[in-house]
Amino acid sequence: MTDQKTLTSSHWGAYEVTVKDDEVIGFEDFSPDPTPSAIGHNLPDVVKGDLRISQPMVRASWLENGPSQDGNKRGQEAFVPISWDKAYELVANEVTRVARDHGNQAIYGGSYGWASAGRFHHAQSQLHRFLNLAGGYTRSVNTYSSAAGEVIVPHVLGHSFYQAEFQATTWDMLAEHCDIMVMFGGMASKNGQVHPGGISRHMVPSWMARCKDRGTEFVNISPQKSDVDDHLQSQWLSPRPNTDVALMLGIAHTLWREGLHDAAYLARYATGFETFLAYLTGETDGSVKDAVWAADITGIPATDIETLARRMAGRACFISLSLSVQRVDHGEQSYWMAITLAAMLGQLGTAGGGVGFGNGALGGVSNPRFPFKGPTFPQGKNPVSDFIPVARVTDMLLNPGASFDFNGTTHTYPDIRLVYWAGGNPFHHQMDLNKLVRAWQKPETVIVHEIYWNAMARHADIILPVSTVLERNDIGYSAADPYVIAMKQAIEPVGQAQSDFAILTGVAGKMDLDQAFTEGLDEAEWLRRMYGEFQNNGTEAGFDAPDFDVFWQEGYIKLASPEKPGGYHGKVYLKDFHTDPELSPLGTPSGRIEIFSETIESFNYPDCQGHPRWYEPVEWLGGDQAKDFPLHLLSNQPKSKLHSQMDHGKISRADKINGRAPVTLNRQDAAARGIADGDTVRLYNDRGACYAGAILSDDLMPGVVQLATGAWFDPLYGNHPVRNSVGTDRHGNPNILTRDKGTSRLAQGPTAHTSLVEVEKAQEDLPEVRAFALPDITS
Ligand SMILES: Nc1nc2c(c(=O)[nH]1)N[C@H]1C(S)=C(S)[C@@H](COP(=O)(O)OP(=O)(O)OC[C@H]3O[C@@H](n4cnc5c(=O)[nH]c(N)nc54)[C@H](O)[C@@H]3O)O[C@H]1N2
Ligand SMILES: Nc1nc2c(c(=O)[nH]1)N[C@H]1C(S)=C(S)[C@@H](COP(=O)(O)OP(=O)(O)OC[C@H]3O[C@@H](n4cnc5c(=O)[nH]c(N)nc54)[C@H](O)[C@@H]3O)O[C@H]1N2
Ligand SMILES: [Mo]
Repeated sequence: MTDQKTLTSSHWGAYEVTVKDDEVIGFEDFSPDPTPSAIGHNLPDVVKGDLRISQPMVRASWLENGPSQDGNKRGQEAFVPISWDKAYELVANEVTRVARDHGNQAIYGGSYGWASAGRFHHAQSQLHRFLNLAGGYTRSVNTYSSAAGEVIVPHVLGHSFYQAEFQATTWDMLAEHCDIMVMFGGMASKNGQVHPGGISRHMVPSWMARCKDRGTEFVNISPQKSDVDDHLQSQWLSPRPNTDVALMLGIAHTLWREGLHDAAYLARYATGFETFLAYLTGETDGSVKDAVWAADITGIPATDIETLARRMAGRACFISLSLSVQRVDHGEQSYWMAITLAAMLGQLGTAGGGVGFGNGALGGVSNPRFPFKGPTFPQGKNPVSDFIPVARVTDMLLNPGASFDFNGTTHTYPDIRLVYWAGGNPFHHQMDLNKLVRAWQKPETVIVHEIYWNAMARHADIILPVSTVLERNDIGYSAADPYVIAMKQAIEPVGQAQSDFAILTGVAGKMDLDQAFTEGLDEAEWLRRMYGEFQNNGTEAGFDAPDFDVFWQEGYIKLASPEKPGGYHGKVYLKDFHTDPELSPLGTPSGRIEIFSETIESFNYPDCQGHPRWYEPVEWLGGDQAKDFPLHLLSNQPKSKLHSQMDHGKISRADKINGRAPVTLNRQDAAARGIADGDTVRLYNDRGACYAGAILSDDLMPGVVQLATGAWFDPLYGNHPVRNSVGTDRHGNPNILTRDKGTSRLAQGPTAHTSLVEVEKAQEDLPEVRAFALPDITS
C-alpha cells in the first residue's frame, strides 16, 4: 500500500497525517500555520497505545448487582469486558429505567467538556441529541472557562459574553491604534495555542509583535512574569492574586482625583457613575479606594498605581482581561470593574482602546469572524427544564432537593440517579476532587464514553470506548479561522472503539429511537448534509464555498484571506454604540453601559451588589487562612496539552519531573522550605494533597506557586480512605487542592484560582505514580 496523506484538525491546530498499512508514519504541522503548536504531536504517540480502552467494560459489582449507590467502589474496582450488543442493551435499559421510575430530570447529561474538534463527531451534541429524543435530561449552563463573565457582561453591556468575546476589536486595529495594552492576567502564549473548534493558523504571536513594532507599550499584571513573552518587553506588575479589582479601583480613584477621567463620555455612554463614585471616594462606606488603599491590598506601591493610571489616560488604552481573572471568588467584579475603568477612560468603542475578554487566552479571539453559521449537528429540544450552573455538579449530586441562587432566580437541585458523560473529564475540571469523589458515589449508575483509561473512565460503571479523530470522518470548522478542514479517517478504529454517533445509534436501536436519531443517514451522509447547509448559509451571505466533493477532494477550503483589504478586518467592538448611542443603544435596561445595575441591585445579593466592588476573597494571601497555608496556588492551563487530554503523550510527558507534574516555586519560598530544583514536593491544605516535581524560578512572585492542570488524577485509595478524610493524588492534579465554591450567587462560576496551600519537601516513602497504569480487568 502506498503512503496516504490526510489532514486532521484539533482545538490546537491542523496537522498533515501520513499513514502506511494502517500505521501513522508521519505527523506534520499544517504548512500555512506560522506558529504551529506542539500539542498535536502527543496524538501519534498514544493513538494505538496501551491506554486505549479496547472494548466496552462494566464495573464488576455493577454488573453483578445492578445499579445502586454501593459505597465507595466507583473508581476502585475491576472491570469486566462485555460485547457491544450487551453494552447497548445495558445503557438503553438504564436510560429507560431511570426516566420511567424517576423522571428524565434524574438523568444528568450536562456532560461538560472540550472533547475533540470536528463538527459532526462533537460528543456533547451527539449525547444531547440522543438524550433529548429519550425525553430529556438535566443540563448545565455556562462554562468552566468564563461563567462569571457570561452572567455579568449581559447585565453591564446588554449582549452575550460571546458577542463581547468574539466580536472583539480585531488585531489589525489594535496593531494600528493601541498605545498601551494593560493585560490583567497577562496574555500567556501557551494559551493562544488553543481555540475551540480549530485554529489552523496561530496568529497571536505575530500580531503582538506587530503591536510592539508600531510602539504599543505592554503592562503585564499577573503573578507570573512568563504570562507575557519576554521579547514584548512588558512592564511586570504582580499584585497579590485575586486583588485585581482593588488595583483597578486604585487606578480609577487616581483618574478621578486628577481629573483624568472622561466625564463627557461617562455622561453620554454610561449610567450609574455617580453611585459608583460615592463608593470610590468613600462617601458611602467611609473607605476611600485610593492608590494607598489599593497598595495595602495588592502589595503594589501606591506610586506605581498612580503612574499606571496616568499612563492609561488620554491615549488609546486597551484593557485585556484573561479569563483567569474571573475564575476567582467574586470573579464577576473584575470584568465589571474593567468595563467601568474603560468607560472612565472614554475608550469603549474606540479603535485601539476599550476592553477585550480572553485575547490570547483563546487563540482566535480578535481574529476576523465569518458572519454566517458553520456546519452543525442538530441537538433537538430538551423537554426538561432543570439545570445547574456547570461547576455546581458536586453540590447537585450531594444535595438533591437543596436550593441554589443563580442570576436573580432560585432553583432546586434535582435528585440525580444516572450520570451520562461523553467528551469531558470532571476528574480533570472540577474543583475539590475529594468532594467530587464522594459525590460521585451517589448516582445509581455512571455511563461514560471515553478514549483512554483516564480517571473519568475508571470512575464509571459502564465504559464505552470511543474512536479518535484519526479513526472517523469529520468537518473541522471554527468561525474564527479561515480554513474548513476535511478531517478524513486515517486509520481503522483501534480495538473495538466506535464513534459517539455509532455508539448512540446502537443504544437508540434498543429503544426504537435509531431512526429518529440518525434520520436514516450514516456518517458520510450527515457530513454532506451539514456541509450543504453551511454552503447555503455562505451563499446567502455572499460567500462562495465549493461543493462538498470538491472540498473533500481538496482536503480543505480557505474561505477568504483574513488579510484581504476590506475583508473582515477593521472591526471595532462597540463601534456603532460609540458612533451613536441613541441610534444603536446597548441592550441594557438603560441602553447604556451599566456601571450601576438596578437589576443586579434588586437581587439583593450580599456577594454581588449594584455596582463593582472589592469583596475580600474567601481565601487569599491577605486573609487569615494564609497563616496555615501561606502560598497562593495558580492552577493555570498547561502548556503541553489541552486540559487532561493526552497527558500520557510524549510532549506532555517530557515536561514531567520524576513522572509528576511540574510545580513552579519562587526561589525564596523554596529556600525557606529546603526545596531544591527537581525535588519531589508535597502540596497540601485542608482539602487534600498531591505530589509534584519542583522547578525554582524568579519569574513568579513570592508567596505564589504554580501547578498547571492536566495531570491525570491518580488518587491514593485504600490506605487513605476517601470518605471523611483528606485524600492524596500522586501525580500532581491541582484540583485535589482547589476550593469548590461559586463566584457569587449571581453567576455561580468556578473559582479555581482562589486557593491557598503549603508545600513541603516530600518524605522518602513516596507513593508510586499509577496514573498511566491499566486498571484491573477480569473476564
Ligand atoms: N484548577 C483548575 N481547574 C480547571 C481550570 C483551571 O484553570 N484550574 N480550568 C477549567 C476550564 S477553563 C475548562 S474549559 C475545563 C476543561 O475540562 P474538560 O473539557 O472536561 O477537560 P478535557 O481534558 O479536555 O476533557 C475532555 C475529555 O474528552 C475525551 N474526548 C476527546 N475526544 C472525545 C470524543 O470524540 N468523544 C468522547 N466521548 N470523548 C472524547 C478526552 O479523552 C478527555 O477525557 O477545566 C476547568 N478546570
Ligand atoms: N496550552 C493550552 N492552552 C489553553 C488551554 C489548555 O488547556 N492548554 N485551555 C484553554 C481554555 S479552555 C481556556 S478557558 C483558556 C483559559 O485562559 P485563562 O483563564 O486566561 O488561562 P490561565 O492559564 O488559567 O490563566 C492565565 C494566567 O492568569 C494568571 N492569574 C491567575 N490568577 C490571577 C489573578 O488573580 N490575577 C491576575 N492578574 N492573574 C492571575 C496566572 O498567572 C495564569 O498564568 O485557555 C485556553 N488555552
Ligand atoms: Mo476553558
